[in-house]
Amino acid sequence: MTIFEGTFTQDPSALRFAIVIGRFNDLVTDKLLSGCQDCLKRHGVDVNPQGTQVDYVWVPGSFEVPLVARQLALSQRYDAIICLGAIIRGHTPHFDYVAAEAAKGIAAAGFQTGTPVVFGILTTDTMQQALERAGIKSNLGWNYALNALEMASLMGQLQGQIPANNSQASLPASQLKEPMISE
Ligand code: INI
Repeated sequence: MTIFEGTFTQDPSALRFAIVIGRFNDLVTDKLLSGCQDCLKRHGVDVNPQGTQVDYVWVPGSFEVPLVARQLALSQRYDAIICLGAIIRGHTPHFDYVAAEAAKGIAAAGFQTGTPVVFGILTTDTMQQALERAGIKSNLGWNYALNALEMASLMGQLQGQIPANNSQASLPASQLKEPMISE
């Protein structure tokens, strides 16, 4: 049997990403993007927009993100797509409509195309909560980029492009350190 698990150590120069960013609440989404770029850069990815590894697409708001993410994923040019947005609850039901469509649409973009599409849309009650997650306390943009790196690696393994990250994979089951339970 084989255990598949994404790594962060594969050749970063071989990877291609697209980042889709909602301009709505750009005080927050700008910071998520910075966190995302910082993580990719520190994993060896060239994040320069003039380079060949990362494309950036700005859209009006989170509602438009799935359409563009799906279009990019359909091109099969990317190992993963990262969607960034910030949906902040107001005094009307608008939040719920935008958040539901963004979540459903981003999931559908991944399912329909086979390309990992990372859900990096913050949904918070207040601007303060959003900013805390975009750099004041931690920056979830960093985590979204990590998710993209991991999923790019995992999908590469599942498609047979890169070897499975499994030092025990070739051992007979009886010699595995932790016997696998199959039921
Ligand atoms: N878009 C967001 O990304 N965040 C929000 O908080 C938000 N609110 O609250 O309205 C928002 N609305 C715009 C929406 O995403 C679309 O751009 C707009 O409805 C046009 O289709």
